[in-house]
Amino acid sequence: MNISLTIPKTLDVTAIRKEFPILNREIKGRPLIYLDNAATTQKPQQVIDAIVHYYTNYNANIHRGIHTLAEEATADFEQTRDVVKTFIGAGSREEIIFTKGTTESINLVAYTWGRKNIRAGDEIIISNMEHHSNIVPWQILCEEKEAILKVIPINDAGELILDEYEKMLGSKTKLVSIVHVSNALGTVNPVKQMITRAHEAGAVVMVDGAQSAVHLDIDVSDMDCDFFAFSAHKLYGPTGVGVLYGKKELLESMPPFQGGGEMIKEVTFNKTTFNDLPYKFEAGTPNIADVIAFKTAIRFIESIGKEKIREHEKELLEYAHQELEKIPGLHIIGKARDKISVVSFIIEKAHPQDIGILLDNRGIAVRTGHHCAQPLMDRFSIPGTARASFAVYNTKDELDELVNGLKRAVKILA
Ligand code: 7TS
Repeated sequence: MNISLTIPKTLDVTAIRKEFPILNREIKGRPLIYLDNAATTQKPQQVIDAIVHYYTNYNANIHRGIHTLAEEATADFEQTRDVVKTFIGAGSREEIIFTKGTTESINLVAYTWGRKNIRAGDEIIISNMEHHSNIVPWQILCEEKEAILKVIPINDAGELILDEYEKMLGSKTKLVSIVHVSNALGTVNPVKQMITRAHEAGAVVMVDGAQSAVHLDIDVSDMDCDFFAFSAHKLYGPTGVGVLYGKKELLESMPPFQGGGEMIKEVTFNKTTFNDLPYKFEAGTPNIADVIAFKTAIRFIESIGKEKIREHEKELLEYAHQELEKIPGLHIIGKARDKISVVSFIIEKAHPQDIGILLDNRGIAVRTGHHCAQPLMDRFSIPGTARASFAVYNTKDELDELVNGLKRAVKILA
């Protein structure tokens, strides 16, 4: 009998780490341990090279020139749109709008779709775990339109209370804008199920994918969201590039966001006709170099495979929970059953900022504060947390250093 064994290839973290030049840095005489990946990930050499290659060889403004450089730059820029389309399972390339980040993508929807469709008395639903980027644009819109902002509460584990969400949905609900994965808790929300329920109530759904796009398999068609926003810099890509996915018929019905070059077909002083999708929403010269390099970041992720990255990060998350909980006085904030690689915690009698400073003295980068989620901190009656968030290049040894650093911090601060 022939038995063929498929041995699962584990992640070669040592090889992966070699692709990130910044990981050779020393901070205060110690090797950098970068655990602030939910804020932004580090960049592999190939992404850095793609930016240098563009500026060195074919820097030109796109879409407007007939010269060779302009044609090369345009083709490379537009190729990223195709790569993004496939990466998130969009139906067509016209549905991919380049912005400067998640924040701009959400604002684009608030200022265009929102202003056109929201009226006095309409209701917009968000949740208690939103990043300020998915709160403030809707507050501004609600104030302007005399609409009502409703907030889905969360339980002590940091999970949405879905029964409350069900009760909120009704004929007045025009929009549900919900975070896919919480940046401060790591909670993964059941967005597909929530979208189905919102659609049954006749509402449009926007998903803030800033934290999910790098960890989860995203298929916007299967999810059936109407809008999906994310930022390249949280996916090993450059800063200053974001994506707004929108269903074509919705994007077509929306007025433009900004006026200027690129987003027009014809301009006279009497009338301007707007360009087709996606250019209608891309006024002015875009961030050409970084959009070009973004596809290199996506290819980097795909070359390893999201599933393998997830397995690795899950192992780190479980190890971090197990070891951090042994530290006296430390409490983890956010213990959702479905969670990605973010650990937020507080230490009794210690201010998160002091924890951050002591860790930085040991070369360990974590984020401290409210993580742009002040209403969430209020929910837990805390001013902020310290947050360690993991990426493909982190190791258990680094987590051991984190634990050592925290044990020391407890001795000094608590
Ligand atoms: N939404 C979520 C869930 C986020 O985590 C962030 C950034 C944003 C929106 C905004 O993304 P941007 O690229 O437009 O800035 N989150 C964080 C963080 O957790 N620490 O620094 C930035």
